Amino acid sequence: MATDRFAQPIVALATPYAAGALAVIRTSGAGAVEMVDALFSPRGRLAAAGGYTVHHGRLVQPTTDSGGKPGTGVAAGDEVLDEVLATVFRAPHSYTGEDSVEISCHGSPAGIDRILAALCAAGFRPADPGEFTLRAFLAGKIDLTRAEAVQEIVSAQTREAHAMALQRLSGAVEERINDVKGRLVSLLAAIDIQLDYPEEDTGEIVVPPESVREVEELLRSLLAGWRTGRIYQEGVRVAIAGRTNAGKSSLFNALLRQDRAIVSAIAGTTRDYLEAPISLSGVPARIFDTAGFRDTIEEIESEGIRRSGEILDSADLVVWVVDASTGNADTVAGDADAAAEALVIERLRAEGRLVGAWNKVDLGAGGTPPPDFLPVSVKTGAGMDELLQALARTVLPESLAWTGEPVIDSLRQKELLERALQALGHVREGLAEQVPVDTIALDMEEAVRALGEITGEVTSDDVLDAMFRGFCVGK
Ligand SMILES: Nc1nc2c(ncn2[C@@H]2O[C@H](COP(=O)(O)OP(=O)(O)O)[C@@H](O)[C@H]2O)c(=O)[nH]1
Ligand SMILES: [Mg+2]
Repeated sequence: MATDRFAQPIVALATPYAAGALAVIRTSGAGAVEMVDALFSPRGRLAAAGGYTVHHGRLVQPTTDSGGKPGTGVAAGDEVLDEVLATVFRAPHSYTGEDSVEISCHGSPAGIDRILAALCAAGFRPADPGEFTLRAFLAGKIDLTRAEAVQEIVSAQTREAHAMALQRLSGAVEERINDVKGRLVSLLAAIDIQLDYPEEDTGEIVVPPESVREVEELLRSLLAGWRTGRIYQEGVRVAIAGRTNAGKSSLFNALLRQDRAIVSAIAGTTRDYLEAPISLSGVPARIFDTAGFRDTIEEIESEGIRRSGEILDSADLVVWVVDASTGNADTVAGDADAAAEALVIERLRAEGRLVGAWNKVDLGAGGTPPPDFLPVSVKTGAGMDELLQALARTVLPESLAWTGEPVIDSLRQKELLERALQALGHVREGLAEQVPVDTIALDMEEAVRALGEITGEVTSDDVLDAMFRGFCVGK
């Protein structure tokens, strides 16, 4: 990541490249305001503007010499690109810490293309993915936990996931890390004094093991939140499986509350699989309606069934639907398919991935459902709330539910927390074995270093490259 790249002002579309009421084009860098001003009419307006001011005008591609004098309007022959609002930010009071102009223009891809082309011809470079946020980090406006949260906010799929990412953006994780780091640094300072003035050594323990344990506790609770953060951010895969005609597509539709899958009384209507996003108590879930288990010679359906098997294998949770009026698979004696089904159900149960739906209880011939199967009627809605609760509990056990405490979502942060905890473990062992205090200081320094990497106090180009490559352009 060559630093001179950052000398050049950048431009990017920050909103989707699609027809819409408005689009926002973002620019940043030394000279950005003057460069946009050169394409703005009335000319000179932006260049003279202070920060946090909004200006109405036209973006023009000057084809004649319109003089460049302050106040000059559109000259004859100038090509008007769009009527816009330009918001001026002055360094250091901008997202990136640099001079910056945000252009709100009309949301027309054709118009956006013309404006971007004009800005690039005027000297802007198209921004790399995440480059605005990278510049904000390099300018010291935000730490790395907040930079990561920027992208996490964009990709959050549910209200809860969004709230967690917003909490990280506001610096909740950064504060926790800095708090812990501060405590370790003061312990290190005490060690230094002891090393510098050994004659004043009173034999007192300069690093009380309780303080190390307290710090470990704080880090461990943050680390424990990682699985919660992951589940809310990444979401889960829920497959609906079972025999043909059991009511899988009906359940899929009920979960979606719209008639998307084709429901029919003719066996084998779902030939492939359907996929849709839903929220299970705030956990984003993708549900898959699969083709049923049934002997078939039909080519397309066999392919559908093969793919359904793959979906079943990769699902975090499988809702196994049984038509209660015909009973569970293993009640059908001498049926080879039924034996295979029973094995699959057993495996899913053993893996904790099974929630059974004992469907069509409205028909009245259900009998007692087997363990892990809940009586439901997709048709009447009976038992559906209980089924939904069981799904939510299975994807998110109570121990992982969000309590409002800051949670982390980043694997990078998780690994660094583990590194810090490992070093602190060594510190505690060292204290117990009464190793020389300077050895203890080394482990403590390692913990401080790992925490510093989390916030980005210490970092490398490789880490930054890897992190920002995953960002969208314009962020
Ligand atoms: N009586 C009753 N019929 C249902 C219920 N759920 C689904 N069905 C019917 O069962 C048939 C097969 O449903 P479908 O969802 O296509 O099953 P799939 O093959 O498993 O996807 C359709 O005629 C549905 O209307 C239910 O709870 N009660
Ligand atoms: Mg179906």
